[in-house]
Amino acid sequence: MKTKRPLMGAIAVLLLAGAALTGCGKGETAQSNSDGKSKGATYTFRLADTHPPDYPTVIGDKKFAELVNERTNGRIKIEVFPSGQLGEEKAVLEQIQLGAIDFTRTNANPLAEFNKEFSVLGLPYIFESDEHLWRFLESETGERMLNNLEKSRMKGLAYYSSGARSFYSRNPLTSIDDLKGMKIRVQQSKLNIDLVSALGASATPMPYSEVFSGLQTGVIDGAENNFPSYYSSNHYQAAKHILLDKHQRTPEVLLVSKATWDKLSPEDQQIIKQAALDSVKTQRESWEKWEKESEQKVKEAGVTITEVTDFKPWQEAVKPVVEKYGAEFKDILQAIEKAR
Ligand code: GTR
Repeated sequence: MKTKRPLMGAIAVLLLAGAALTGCGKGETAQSNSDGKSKGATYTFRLADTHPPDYPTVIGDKKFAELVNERTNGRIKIEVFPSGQLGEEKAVLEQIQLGAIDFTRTNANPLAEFNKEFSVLGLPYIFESDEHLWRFLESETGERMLNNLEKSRMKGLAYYSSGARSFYSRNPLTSIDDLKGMKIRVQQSKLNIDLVSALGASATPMPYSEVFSGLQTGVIDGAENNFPSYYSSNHYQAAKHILLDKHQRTPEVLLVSKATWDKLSPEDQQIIKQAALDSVKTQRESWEKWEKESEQKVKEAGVTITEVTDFKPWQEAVKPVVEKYGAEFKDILQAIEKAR
């Protein structure tokens, strides 16, 4: 892609510089069955997702739950709670750490508040395309990051697609200059606060579920997200101008509480890990379809869509953010470069 040059400089500088069946709790029974497929305890787990039931991530979650159920002969049930029923992302992650919620699908931006390495995935303009992102996610480093979540009392199982995030607003928004002084909602993530501040806007972190009313009442002028979220959350109805600056390609992560993981037998861990990986195909297919359809639907609803033709001013403006957050993680940046 032609537009990546200025940022590559920043990256180069950074690189150079430097079945336990005991202790059963809620939802579990220490029960063996001997009907062949897989033996061990019976569990009912909960999986939290902020999106509505037909959204691609929830389609992935459900596929995952279905595969686990099938492969354990119904012994392990994972109940999927969509639409933020178990709370907003940050609160869910806190509960995951405590073992009060077993599984969640979260975006890597809020996850970075619990495990700093993940902020690399949200660095602006670090991935030139979804193909580049996926080559990295499927690399050894991508897998290592999932496993390193153990330090944060979680265990990463798989990545899901989330496309590119762009800004949208209640007021006309056709260039980087229009963002100056706007009040923009961001995910609860320090990186995103810095990113939006670097672009001259005022960053307002808030849970996803509050953004629609925030836009309606004018508490915020705008927000940023991918097309499927912009559409499914109805944000497009209140913020009718979208500027396709594609500042981030932050992926989604399917993960399990370490407390839950540690009480599973190695056989059950293996089944769960494999089912998560096998659900990725379904999620990505649903994603492709949704990305196109949601763009089409917001167009039909009369949204003004402006393409960005020159990404240089954007990449220049956010360079300090890349330097600040990337400095600690040169090995990961190197792997990202390798995947380019
Ligand atoms: C979406 C993401 C959600 C949530 C949301 C947000 O793209 O899939 O998990 O993080 O963005 O902006 O809060």
